[in-house]
Amino acid sequence: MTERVGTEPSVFTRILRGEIPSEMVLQTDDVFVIRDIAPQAPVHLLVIPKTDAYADVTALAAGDPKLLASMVEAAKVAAQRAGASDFRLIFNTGAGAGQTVFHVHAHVLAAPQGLDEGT
Ligand code: D5M
Repeated sequence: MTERVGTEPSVFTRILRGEIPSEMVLQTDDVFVIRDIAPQAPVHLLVIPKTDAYADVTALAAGDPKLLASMVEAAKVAAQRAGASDFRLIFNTGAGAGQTVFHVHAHVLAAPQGLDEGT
């Protein structure tokens, strides 16, 4: 389990504060959804809790499972708004798995007609 230890705000916190521009597609009381800056699929969204208390999904699941459920619900709604009822939900967990931002977030990968194998 990894807790956030740094004092610098994450890029996602800075986006939430309006310090960095983003394309916001959904916002709830505890979660926001933006378009990924470097899309890997026709629809590539990031679902991010407003709190920066959790570095990755293992910390979030242990600390606030209801917030994790809110992320999954936001992913479903945002994918549907983008025209996709089916989607991949990916949590890169740890630097060795490609995680670069240690403020937990889920990648939503989708395409209105479905994703090709290998996407
Ligand atoms: O994913 C971190 C993701 O965050 C990566 O796909 C790029 C995305 N990112 C980084 N900065 C921005 C901004 N400013 N807007 C939108 N998306 C951004 P990880 O799982 O940590 O590798």
